Amino acid sequence: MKEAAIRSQEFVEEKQSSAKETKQKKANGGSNGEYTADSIKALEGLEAVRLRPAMYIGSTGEMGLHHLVYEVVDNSVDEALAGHADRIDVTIHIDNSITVVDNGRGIPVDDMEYHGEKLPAAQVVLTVLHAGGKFDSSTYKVSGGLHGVGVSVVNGLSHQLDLEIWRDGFVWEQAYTKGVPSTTFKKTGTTKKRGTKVHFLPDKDIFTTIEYNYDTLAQRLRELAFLNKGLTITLTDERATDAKTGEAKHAEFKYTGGIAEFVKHLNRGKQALHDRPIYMEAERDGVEMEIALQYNDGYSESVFSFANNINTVDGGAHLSGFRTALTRTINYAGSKQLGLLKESESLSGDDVREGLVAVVSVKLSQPQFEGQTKGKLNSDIAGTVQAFVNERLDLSR
Ligand code: 0RA
Repeated sequence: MKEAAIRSQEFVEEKQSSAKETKQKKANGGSNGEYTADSIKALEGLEAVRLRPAMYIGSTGEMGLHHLVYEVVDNSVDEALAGHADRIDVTIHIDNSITVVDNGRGIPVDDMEYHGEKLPAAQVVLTVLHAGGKFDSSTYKVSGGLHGVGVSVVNGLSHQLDLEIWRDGFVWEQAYTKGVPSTTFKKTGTTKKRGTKVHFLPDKDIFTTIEYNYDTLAQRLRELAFLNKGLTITLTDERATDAKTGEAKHAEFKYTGGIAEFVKHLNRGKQALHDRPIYMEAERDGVEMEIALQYNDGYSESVFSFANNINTVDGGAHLSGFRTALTRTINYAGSKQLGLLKESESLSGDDVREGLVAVVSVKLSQPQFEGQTKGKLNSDIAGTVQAFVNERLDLSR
């Protein structure tokens, strides 16, 4: 109730201030001289975002605030998934602004047609809602997933955003205020680096708080590093000092073992029944599948499933396929192979999941999500996952 009241209050204030801004810009002729049809279209798109931020990032509270970081990082992870980046560095600054740097290809800088006008592609990516679609490639994209609203949404909800691109030997820069360019997109130097830097300060007129929580960011960034083995993700918090080093608080997440290390992490402090997690990985029918599991001596189940790095809290096809295969394999082994179960005896799904810690991660193009919170994978891949797990767990092989 309180949240809703706060939000509707913000909604009204935002609506008023947006109208005021638009009038001012019209009077000024904009920050960059002329307002073209295209810049107006772009502005209208991002005004919709500022008017109803929750529609794009879920909330204007802590969740939404942290989502801004995930949105930018997801774009960097996409570069990693496409094989062009292996490092992402995230920094929380004193003023709660955030910097995300990756060593990917860099956002494209060439001029492109946008509604009959030529604009640098990067400016379109940063100022046009859903511009990402214009650059669609065939690979799995995190940013095509759950929220996947694009970096322009982050721009629209930021008081200030500074973009720097290192591409083809040159440095390119542009700055924005509330999603509106405050400088032209320009070449500012030469470089041997490759990649993208996004520095943004969340707009305090949008969010109920702009104070970032280190542990919240660390948890998701660690998870992303588990889910994308070999990818290095760092988190630096300039607001806090490490007592030992006297430097800013810092963590590096890199897991060559991928989700096998995730499962070990989830089992920390528990008594595992076998030393190493069971790990399997394959690509079949265009679906990349990765599964790790390890039993402990407890009775509870912790199975986490992901599709394109998105935590599918309500499971779905990938989880169903895994569960079916696990139950069948254990029952087959118990009766036919090991003779531990009588003809009439069988273990239920619940039985075989006692003490189970597992991570099921699939990557596929155009994942279908369903349900109220889009937390369930609805793509037709249960059979593919089931056949894969049956085969890899088969004790007779
Ligand atoms: C549009 C197209 C391409 C890459 C990107 C955007 C991109 C966005 C971000 C945001 C943070 N880091 C990023 N890295 C890349 C495709 C690139 C191409 O085809 O050259």
